[in-house]
This record gives sequence, structure tokens and C-alpha cells, in this order.
Amino acid sequence: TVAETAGNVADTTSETVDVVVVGAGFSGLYALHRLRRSGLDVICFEAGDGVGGTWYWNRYPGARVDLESVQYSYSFDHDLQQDWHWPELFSPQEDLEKYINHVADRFDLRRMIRFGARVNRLEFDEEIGQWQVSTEAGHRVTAKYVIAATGPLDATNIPRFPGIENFRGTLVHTSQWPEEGVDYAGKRVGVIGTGSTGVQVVPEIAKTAGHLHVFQRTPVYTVPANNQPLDPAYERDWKQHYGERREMMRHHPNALVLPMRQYGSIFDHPPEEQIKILEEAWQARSGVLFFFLFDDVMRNMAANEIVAEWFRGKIRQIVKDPDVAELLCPKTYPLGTKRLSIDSGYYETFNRDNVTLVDVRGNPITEITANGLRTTAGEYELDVLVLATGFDAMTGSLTRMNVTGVGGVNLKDKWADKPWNYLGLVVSGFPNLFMIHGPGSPSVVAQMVTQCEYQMDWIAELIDHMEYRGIATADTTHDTESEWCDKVTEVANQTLFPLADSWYAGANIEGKARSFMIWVGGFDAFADKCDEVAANGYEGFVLK
Ligand code: N01
Repeated sequence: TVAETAGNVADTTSETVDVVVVGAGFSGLYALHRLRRSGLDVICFEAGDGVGGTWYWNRYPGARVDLESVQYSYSFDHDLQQDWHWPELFSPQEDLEKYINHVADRFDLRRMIRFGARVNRLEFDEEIGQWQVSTEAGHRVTAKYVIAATGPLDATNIPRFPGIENFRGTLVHTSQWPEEGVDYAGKRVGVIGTGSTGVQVVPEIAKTAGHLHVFQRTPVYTVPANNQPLDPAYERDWKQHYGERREMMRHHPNALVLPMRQYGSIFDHPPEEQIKILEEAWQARSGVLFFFLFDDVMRNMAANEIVAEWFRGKIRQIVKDPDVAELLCPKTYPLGTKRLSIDSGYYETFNRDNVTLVDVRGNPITEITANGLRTTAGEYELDVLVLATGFDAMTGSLTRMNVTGVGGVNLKDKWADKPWNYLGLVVSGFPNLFMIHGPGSPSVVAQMVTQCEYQMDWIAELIDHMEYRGIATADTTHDTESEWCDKVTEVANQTLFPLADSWYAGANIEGKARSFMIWVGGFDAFADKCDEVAANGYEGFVLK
């Protein structure tokens, strides 16, 4: 079988396969399963020692998915979704890791994967029209196709704080949290970063740390997860209706079935009713769906400000010290234009005696010292420093891989001004390199598991088409990708998204070109467009 063929590749240093899949997260595993069905010889290289991608690396305390697990899960196998039981509504990292390991075993995918094999070179060999793939572990493989299932949030961002190498305590980035854990009980701990990761890790560390300093540059909007054990009746209902609900997800802008009512324009409701609706959503389990309550919140500044101000009122109610509450109130960007976070007791944490919020916007970090951290306002002694400083998102996982295409062009240079792409799937001059959740796709603004299945099915059908017709390469043109990137920008400009200095626009990485990288026109519209492109004989692609 193909799996066995791939299994034989294990100890060789040089081999030829049909497809190399990079990454064994949710997307990579589905890619293996789907491509094997097409009868292709496939191998996967994974940097980690286990499957799971995001859910393998991000094992910091409090890591949890922010969408319902009955939705954030594979749909490709009826029996799998009937058999699997999610203990909680929003799964913690451990349960997601269990699930993905189960999938790897159930579908016999593990032997197609080489673990501990970080790809460090992807070179398109023009003479043979194939990719030469190398890993740090010494693999050398030639492949006709490469699937970059590398994830939009994989490339760790460690800011260049002067003196960081001098720190004598424990320094850890949340996405590199060691499996054995970090001993912070009773210790002086600092957390830099208050994005989605910071809001999850801070309450957990605060429970046992001696003292916790939270170094905040920009406050975040976060809503209570209200996580709970999965209600058996709710689970039964989902299992009975999976078929039709998965279909609804394919036709929803966020690839979701919303477990709540929507209320149209906020201006159709008098102020007291607006508040009632918001209060109910806060108490209910709406999580990040909170900002879908009204359909103008992401498009109209006045609508957004009503919700944002109500939100600040919540912070002022929860946090007892008014100065701390004010510091925690986001005021510099509209609600939802950076990823809305979900938390379990984030704001309440700042009422604890062992927690101090430090404003590093007003008083920036100047240096990491041997014993802690210095800002323009003072020095903080720390035993443990946690960096929750995010990722070189959307592009970093690929640009760090040393990818060269036609004419030896490096993808990093090609993307210096913006991540040129067509449909988030391909980049001109890099034939047969297909991205899942690439820049230009909806990726993080829609539920990602359904999306990866959709994108991988689409790519697999294109590959089937090529194999059947004897087509060697699929590429696109710069005009086509330019047009698509303009469309991505145009759609974003109809919303409030570009008003934030977010990682969606590359603003979090020093020196990274500012360019809005995400299709915010809805997963449904995106998938319709991809379907239409395929139906029109792969319009915009150059197949030869
Ligand atoms: O990263 P982030 P994240 N000095 O980039 C700060 C997904 N996710 O890992 O905003 C001081 O959002 C930075 O400050 P600022 C989700 O899509 C999902 O938290 O740049 N501070 C910010 O506060 C999310 O959006 C889940 O001013 C510095 C923080 O570090 C994405 O992953 C859970 C700094 C980084 O926030 C990334 O989230 C977790 C510096 N030099 C993550 N550099 C769930 O599903 C950076 N910061 C629930």
C-alpha cells in the first residue's frame, strides 16, 4: 500500500515520492488521509515528536480552543464524529491532543510521518520540475507536489529584547512549553504579552505563583468562555444532526453553526435592549461569537463603539482597583479587529494580591537582565519569564523554511512587500506548492478544521485532475495573484479590521511589511469562489 511505501522511506536519505506534506497538525493529517485515497505516494515531515501541530506545541497551562469542540473537529468520517466524545464544551489542549492522536492511529497515518524532522529547505528543481525537500534530520526527498500544512501560527515570535541571553532564570515561550511543565509555584513570575495566549496563561499561573507581574503593551478584549462539561443532550443532538450541520458550516462565513440568535443592526434596538442582548450573551456560552450578535459591529465604528464601551463597563465592574481597570480597558482599536479572546477568570485575576499589572506601553521594556526585567520605570526581579508574545503569523512558517521557486527566487524576498498569493493556495513562481490556511485565505477568522478539509479536498481534486491529464505543474501568474490580493484588501477595507495594529496585518513583527493578509469576506464566499475557479477549468491557474 502507499502507506507501506512511505513507511519504507524512513531510514533512507534520498527518495522520490509524489507528495511531501509539511506538518502533522490537523491540516497535515487530513492531507495524508485524503491524498492516500487518491493513490499517491505521500510522506510527511513534522518538526515535533508527535502529531497535533498547534495543539502539540502550545501546551501552556490554560491552553484551550475558543470554539465548540463538536464543531472544531473533523467531518470527513461519519463514524469518527459519532464515536468521539468530547468531555468539555471548549476542549483543553490535552483533549485536542488525545483526539488528534486517536485520528492518527485510527486512520493509520503515523507511519507516513517522519517526526523530529523540521524542513529547512524546499527547492524547486527546474530541470526535473520537482521539489527537493530537506530536513534538519538529514532527509532528502524529491516530490512532485508539496503541501504546506504549516499553520498560520507556528513561527514563534521572540522579540529582540536586549540582554535576553543573560537571563539566569527560566525563560519560556508559551508555544514551546516543555512537556514536563515549568515549575513556577511560589516563584516570582513575569508574563510578557496579553493576547489570546496571555489571557489563558495568566489566570493559571496566578493560582500558584508567589508573585506574578503581567507586562501589558496593549490591552485585549476578552469574554468569559463559560466552559462546562459537554451536556449529553447537546452532544446527542449534534450527533443526530451532524450531516446537515456540517453542510451549514460549509455555507457559513465563519464555518460555524451559531448556537445563538443574531439581532441584525445594533441601531434597530433601543439602548436598554442593546444592553439586555449583550448581558445575555456575556452570561451565555457565546465565547468569541459574541461579536456576531449584531451584523454592523465589524463594519460601523459607531456600532462597534457601543459594544466596546459596554465591554469596558464590564472590566470596570470586575476589576476592583480603578487604575488597574482603566489600564485593562482597550481603547486604541475597535473590538474584534484583533482576535477576540476567551478566558476563564482573566479580569478577576487582577484582584489577587499576588498579581501586578505593569504598563509597558507607557514604560517600555528596555532590557532583560540576569535577574529579571527592566522598564523605563523600574526593575522587576523574576525567577521565571514567560513570553506570550505570539507568532510571525501567516507567513513566518514558510519564509523561515528557505523556499526557492523558479529562477531561484526565495519566497522570503518574493513576500518582502506583501504575501502574494492566489486564493491563499498558490504563489506564482512556486509551482505545485500548495498552502493550507495560507495568506489570502480566511484561516483564523473562520473555524479552521472545516476549512482545512475544504482546502485539502480542493487541492486533492486539482492534483487528481493533473494526474489524470498528465499535467506536470500548476502555477499562477503575477497578474492573477495581484488581482486576488487587491480583492483581499478591498474586502478588508469595507470592515474595521485594518484599523488595528494586528498580526493579521503583520504589524506585530519588527520590519515586517504591513499588508492585511486575511480574507475577511467569509469562508462561504471564499469556498464558492474556489468552486467556481475549479468549475471554470482552474481559472487563473497555469497548468502545463
Ligand atoms: O499572540 P498575540 P497570542 N513587548 O500576537 C505582546 C490564536 N490563539 O499567542 O498587542 C511587549 O495575539 C503583544 O502586544 P501588542 C489566536 O488566533 C487562540 O496571544 O503587540 N509586548 C500582545 O499582547 C490569537 O490571535 C487561542 O502591543 C509584546 C502579545 O505579546 C493568536 O493565536 C489561544 C512585545 C502577543 O499577542 C496569537 O495569540 C491562544 C514586546 N516586544 C492563541 N511583542 C484560542 O483558541 C509582543 N508583545 C483560545
